[in-house]
Amino acid sequence: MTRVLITGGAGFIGSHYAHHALQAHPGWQVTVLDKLTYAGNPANLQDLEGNPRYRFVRGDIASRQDVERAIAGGVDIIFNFAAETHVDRSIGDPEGFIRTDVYGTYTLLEAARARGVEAFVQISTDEVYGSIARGRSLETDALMPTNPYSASKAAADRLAYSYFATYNLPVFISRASNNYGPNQYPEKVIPLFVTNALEDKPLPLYGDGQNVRDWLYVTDHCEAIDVMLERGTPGEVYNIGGGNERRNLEITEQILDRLGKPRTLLRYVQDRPGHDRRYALDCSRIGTLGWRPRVPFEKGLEETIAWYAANRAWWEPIKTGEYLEYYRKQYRI
Ligand code: NAD
Ligand code: TDX
Repeated sequence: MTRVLITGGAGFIGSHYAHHALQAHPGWQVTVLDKLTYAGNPANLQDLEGNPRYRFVRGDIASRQDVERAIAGGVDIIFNFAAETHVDRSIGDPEGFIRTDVYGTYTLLEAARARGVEAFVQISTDEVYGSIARGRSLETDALMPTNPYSASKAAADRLAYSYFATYNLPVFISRASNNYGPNQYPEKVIPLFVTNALEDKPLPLYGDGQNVRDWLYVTDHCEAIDVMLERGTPGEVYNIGGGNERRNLEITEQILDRLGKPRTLLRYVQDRPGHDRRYALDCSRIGTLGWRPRVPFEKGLEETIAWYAANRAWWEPIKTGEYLEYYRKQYRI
């Protein structure tokens, strides 16, 4: 049995990866370590309860004791998905991002070094490159993060690399583009706009709506992580993009049209400070390992919209309490 630790496994991508890991790797014993912040949701993992190859530990990656508790029985591979992940929240209150994304990654790297793991997978992001007006970011390009979230992720990305260069820890670093799909917390643009449209509430589009993101379906991301780990080279970075560059305005209109809602629900609001104009990745490195995204954007969006329409019981309880306070403060509506 290979003993695998998945941090942040109660969140959006981590929970998809936990399911994928148990299904695709019958020889893996999976422990999820998650603090269950506002973004962590036990419902994302509920169906795994009772699986003898799965266990859940509630704890903080920035706490040595919590990490030790999670890996007390030994660990072979660590996947670090745990992070504070929302750019707007990082602008309002950066401290938690430094603590979890930077210090938490350091704590895990130290545990990995002490144990001598087979692999440490750091889930980084395309945001570390900053905005790119033309062309596509290469893994060798300079990092120019522009907000506290992306800066903390860049710090973690390079800290992980330093453990490879200095201590020979087998580190793999992925930089994925914007993920979307079921179970994404409704603060990120696609689930926010889909659920607002379902509730006939305005869709708050930042600035002129012309910012571009490259959309990656979450299951394609999970498959790419495996390809990187199985066929990649330790110490390398791998860009993982969906090849679906879209302007935010186009996505907003598609969501409204697909749900049969009026375009009048579109509301232009004040722009995000330091809003990166465009992200785009050159993915030829992971392409040479044989990975390609499989889900076309229009199909993935259709499935995502259908999931939110069918799973109100998942998101309606989230859009209450603290969420509403955050929402009013963020959007002043
Ligand atoms: P998410 O916000 O949905 O989930 C994050 C999870 O981490 C939650 O379950 C939360 O409870 C947990 N967590 C937060 N702080 C923790 C701590 N201190 N200790 C333990 N657990 C903690 O995030 P996501 O969108 O699933 O992103 C997962 C990872 O992928 C992050 O590292 C993020 O930077 C990266 N990433 C995300 C995207 C995207 O588009 N969502 C794109 C590229 C990379
Ligand atoms: O209300 C909104 N209105 C709006 O116009 C929100 C929340 C977003 N937007 C715009 C900003 C971005 O151009 O939509 C685009 C996507 O925004 P987010 O969903 O907040 O994602 P982004 O800032 O691009 O970051 C995401 O991708 C990279 C994830 O949140 C990160 O965790 C990941 O690393």
